[in-house]
This record gives sequence, C-alpha cells and structure tokens, in this order.
Amino acid sequence: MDSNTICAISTPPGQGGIAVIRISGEAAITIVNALFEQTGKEKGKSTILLKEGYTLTHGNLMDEDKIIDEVMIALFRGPHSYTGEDTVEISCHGSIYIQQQILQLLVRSGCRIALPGEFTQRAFLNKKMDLSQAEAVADLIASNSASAHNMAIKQMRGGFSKELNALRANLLRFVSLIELELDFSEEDVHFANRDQLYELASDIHTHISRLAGSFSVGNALKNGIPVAIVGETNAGKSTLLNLLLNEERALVSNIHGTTRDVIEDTIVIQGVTYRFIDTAGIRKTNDIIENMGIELTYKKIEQASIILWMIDCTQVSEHIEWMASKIVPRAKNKKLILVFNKIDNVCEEEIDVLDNLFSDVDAERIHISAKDKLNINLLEDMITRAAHLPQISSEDFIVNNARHYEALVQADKSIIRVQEGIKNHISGDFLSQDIRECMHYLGEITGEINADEILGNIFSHFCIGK
Ligand SMILES: Nc1nc2c(ncn2[C@@H]2O[C@H](COP(=O)(O)OP(=O)(O)OP(=O)(O)O)[C@@H](O)[C@H]2O)c(=O)[nH]1
Ligand SMILES: [Mg+2]
Repeated sequence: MDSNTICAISTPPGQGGIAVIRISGEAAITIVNALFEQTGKEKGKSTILLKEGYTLTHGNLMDEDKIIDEVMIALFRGPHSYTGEDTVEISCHGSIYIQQQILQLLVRSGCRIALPGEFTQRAFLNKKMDLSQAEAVADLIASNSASAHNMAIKQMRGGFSKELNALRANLLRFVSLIELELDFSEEDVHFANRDQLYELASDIHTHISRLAGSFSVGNALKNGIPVAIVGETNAGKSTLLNLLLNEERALVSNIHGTTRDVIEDTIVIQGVTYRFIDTAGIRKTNDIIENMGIELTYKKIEQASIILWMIDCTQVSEHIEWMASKIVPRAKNKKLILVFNKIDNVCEEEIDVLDNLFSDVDAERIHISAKDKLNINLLEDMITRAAHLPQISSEDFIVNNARHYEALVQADKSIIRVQEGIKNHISGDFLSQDIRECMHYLGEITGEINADEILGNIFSHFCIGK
C-alpha cells in the first residue's frame, strides 16, 4: 500500500464561504503541525501533535512568518478516521487563492496530491469498509433524488455486504466439508450431507436471483425511469417537456415537425428520477432527415418504460389507426398513457368525442393543457403510479450497480451448476469448484476474494490429526 501522506481540497472547486482541505497518512499530523500556530488562551502551550483525536483547534496557518489564513483544524487519529490513517482536515476561508496557497504549502512540506477516490480507496485497504460500501460512497455523493439517496445510504451502511457475507459463510462451511472429504478420498466418506447442500444451494439461488432481479428497478432508480413523449407533430410534446423541466430545453413552434432529434433530460418527480425523452412527431413524410428522426422515435418507444402518447385535441388526426399501429405494438408490456393536450382550446363535448375515437386503445388517459399548465399534477401522479415501483421494505436490498449485477449473474450460474451437480451425483472436487466459483463472484462484490480464507476455515474448525 502506498503510505504517502496525501492531500486534497474536499469541497467543490471554486470560491465558497469555507473550504476543507484534507490530509491523510503517516505524516499528516506532523506536517500540519509544523505549519500551524495555535491562538487563543492555549497559545504556545500545546500543539496539535499533543491533541487527541476528534478535537478541533483554532489557529493560524503559516508560511514561514506569513499568515496564510485563520483556520480550524479537525484531528482524527488512525484507525479512528475515515481512511483509517491519521487524518487532518483544515477548514479555511473559501478563497481560491487561500485554498491553492495551503495546498502548495502542504506539497512543499512533503504531501502528495491525492488521486481521485484515494481517501476512500485507503479506507477500503484499511478495512474501514468493503468495496460495495466504497462504491456506495460515490453513489451517495451523486444521489439527487430520495430513492437514489435511500439506496446509497443502505449500501453504505453495509446492508448488502451483510447479506452477501452470510451467503458466503454458508458456502464456506460446505466447501470446507467437501474439501475435507477429498483428503479422505480412499474411505469414500460424505461429511457434507448432499440433501442439506442441495437445500442450501436452492436457498442461495433464490437469494442471488432476487438480488440480480432487483437490478432493473435499481438501475432505473439510479439512472432515471425512461419516459418517452411521442405522438403526432405539433401535439405539444416539446411544450410538455419544457414545462416538466421548467426550462426552455426544446424548440417549440407551430410548424409541424419542429423536433427532429431526440432530446432527453432527467426530472425528479415525487422523489424518483425520470428520464424524459422528447421525440420527433410521427407523420407520413418524404423528408429524409425527418424520417430518420421518426425511426429514432420508434426506437425510444421500445426502450422506454412509460410512453406518453400526446394527442392534439384541437386537431383530430385522420391517421389515428395508422398512428396506433406505429405506437401500440411497440408499447406492449409497457405503460401507455394517452395525453389529450390543448384542452384550453376545446370544449368538454369535443374532448369526449375525441376520447371515443381512441376507445380501441387500451391505455389510461388524461386531459391536460401544457400551455396553461392544467392537470399537470394529475399527470405526474399518473406517471408515479405507472412507474409501479415495488414497495421496498427497509430490509430489502436493491442492486443498482452494474458490476454487482454482473457478479451476481455469474454467481447464480455457478450455484445452479452446484444444484445440477448434486442431482447428478458428481464428485466432490467438481462440486467444490463450482461452490468456490460462486463464492469468488460474491466476494468480488465486497472485494474479499481470498483463497486462503477457505484453508484458514478448514484449519480453524477441524483437527486433522497432525
Ligand atoms: N392552445 C394550446 N397550444 C399548445 C399547447 N401545448 C402546445 N401548444 C402549441 O402547439 C404548438 C406545437 O407545440 P410543440 O411543443 O412544438 O409540439 P411538438 O409536439 O413538440 O411538435 P413537433 O416537434 O413538431 O413534433 C406550439 O405552437 C405550442 O405553443 C396547449 O396546451 N394549448
Ligand atoms: Mg417538438
């Protein structure tokens, strides 16, 4: 492990009220101490070298005899710190000049500028957290919706790791017994009861496949549930997108075929992130570029989870059936919502007549005005219901990381092989290979893969007789 003392500005780049500079490593305290001059009652009495962990000290940060800034020093003594090493956090005034001066001073005094994520990497190497928890730290920092925040907090607090470690511990017990059998191969003994092993494997398969299955929800919650806004030209799709985003994101005009490309952006509605996709209006046209855009619209319908089919109430299209033939088959097994727009411009009877024209289409419907912001709250409620997020209890863990998902899929494949192997009475060494593989993939998630672990477990639990 790199034992250099590292430093970095931990607050966002730029000017702020205050800034925090973090220093971690063996020499963190001595380096900062040499630059620090305590003020106040205790002036000259003690230095931070003598302070205990979890203390705050006020004073000046000095470059020779020049004061750089008045600062607060937070002291953490390893292993009781985020990284597990001695760590100092300097809170200074948030001027970019001061931040840079302090950083340069630290480098001149022997610190090295930290690599991205290096504090967390050290925390992992020092076993302050496992890999999946370290990854959750990044997710937590990036979370911008209640659901993403909730998932990251859970993972950071180790809920996922606990679940995986329990699965691995069970597998470890069995693989130890099976490998012990191999040592007594001449005697043809079965230490590991095959029925129990089969039961355990089924149990683990159920667990792993549930976790892997949660990835579609987890991924959607993290990256946004895709919602495609589609329909005829001039229906008001771009107007709706802009309204939801509260920003003039897409061009709006009364010319048919204004939007030709796909415009995407994320919006948080009722604590959940959605990725709204405004598309080119669907119509019969000879324009090559517009047709390319319409093809893209079809693709987006297929990729979305929720489809808002926008209909212009003021202009009943003669092509409803044709339009339905383009949209409905592609929206199969997804949530399709008919959004009748521009109700500010028509009377209720007209809407009813229009609604009837779509009686063949099996979809929820809503009447809005994107221009006058009518019924937009109802539309948001409808979208929330359509997202149909499973009620997640506080014990359930949701996988939202592609690396974890990949590892779980591989782990599941191996445990299925174990099940089949037991059914087919294959020999212990093959079984142990598949169990080891399953453990390996589960261990990859938490960063704990270690073959010595298996040996260690055998020797600590059994006396082989010598
Ligand atoms: N009266 C009324 N006009 C609206 C409403 N929503 C949109 N419009 C108008 O309808 C016209 C088309 O709006 P857009 O948002 O550009 O429509 P679009 O569906 O994106 O159209 P394309 O990009 O061409 O497919 C504009 O002139 C909007 O101002 C509404 O609720 N009521
Ligand atoms: Mg548009």
